[in-house]
Amino acid sequence: MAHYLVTGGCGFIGSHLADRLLADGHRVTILDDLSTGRLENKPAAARLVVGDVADAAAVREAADAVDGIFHLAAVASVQRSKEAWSDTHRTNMMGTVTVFEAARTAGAGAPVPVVYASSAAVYGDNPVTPLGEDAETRPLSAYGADKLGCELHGRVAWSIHGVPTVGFRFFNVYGPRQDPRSPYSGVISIFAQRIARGRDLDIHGDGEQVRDFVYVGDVVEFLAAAMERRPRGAGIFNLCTGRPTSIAMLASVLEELAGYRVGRIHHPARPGDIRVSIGDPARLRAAFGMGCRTGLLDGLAATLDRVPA
Ligand code: NAD
Ligand code: UD2
Repeated sequence: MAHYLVTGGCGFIGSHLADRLLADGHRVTILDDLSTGRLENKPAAARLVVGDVADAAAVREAADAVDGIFHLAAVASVQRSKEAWSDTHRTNMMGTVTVFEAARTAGAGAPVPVVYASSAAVYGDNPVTPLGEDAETRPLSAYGADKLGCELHGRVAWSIHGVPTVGFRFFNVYGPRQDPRSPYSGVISIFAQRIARGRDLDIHGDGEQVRDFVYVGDVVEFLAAAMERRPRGAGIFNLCTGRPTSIAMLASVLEELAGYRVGRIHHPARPGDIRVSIGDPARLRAAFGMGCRTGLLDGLAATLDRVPA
């Protein structure tokens, strides 16, 4: 059994990953500054180091003698990257370089692999559908630019320092524990909470914009599988289903699952909102021999079931 560091392990995706690694019998250390993560997300059996992912000493200590690093810590908000450009850059880009640097010597002086979160935000407003990994990257935000920078440093980590890296461009991830509290939270977390409370849904634009929604359980499968393969090189994969779902459809399916309807409040489209964001999962399927397994109905039902009161 292995010992892994999960940065951001008290957050939405990182805590599901930590649960899964522990269930597989591994040891888990979490590094998290608890800025958006929550203590109640931490699995009891995981060791927690409260610290900043851009603090080299904290990362070195947390990564000491691990067999691999899952790097999920980030300020995962495009809006925040507009308001606090250099602060979010420090976490999102410097934090990643700090993790790659610690990985050079984390395994008793030898390099260990890093599996890390990139984002579909690297594609920005590229209108190609579906988006394959070779499509032009043209990020529209500091968040997307930093995620692209992480990928470039991921190549350097391997080619100059011998640290194997695997970056996943997550599309729209959803599932239990996703925080619905900000207006910029994932639409599914907001809709699920509103419907559970019998409240109306805000629809920005005509509701016909589409996204590629990926269930968090599937994300965790690929993260774990990438590490289990003892990666070499510097890989980049879309983590997506290839299936489009409109926001209007999403609202109807959630109502169907809940067994009642709520109202709609219509708003103008958000400035810069992307109309279509669908990934091509061909490279992912070819490399891992599997695609995302959770259908939208099952994923939404699991999410609705676990909306906190
Ligand atoms: P989240 O906010 O729930 O988790 C991020 C975690 O990182 C939190 O626990 C937070 O406390 C921690 N963190 C933030 N800054 C830190 C710092 N300076 N030092 C240490 N810890 C810090 O978000 P999430 O949705 O679970 O996102 C996980 C990863 O996936 C992020 O890298 C995010 O950019 C990426 N991602 C998420 C989505 C999505 O749809 N949720 C889409 C694309 C990419
Ligand atoms: C996602 C990411 C964002 C960035 C971007 C890159 C999340 C939460 N956001 O933004 O960080 O990576 O992709 O392209 O993962 N909507 C409503 N009503 C609501 C909330 C949202 O109509 O109450 C609409 C919203 O206008 C958008 C769609 O739903 O058209 C999806 O919104 P989102 O914020 O969940 O995600 P997205 O794709 O805009």
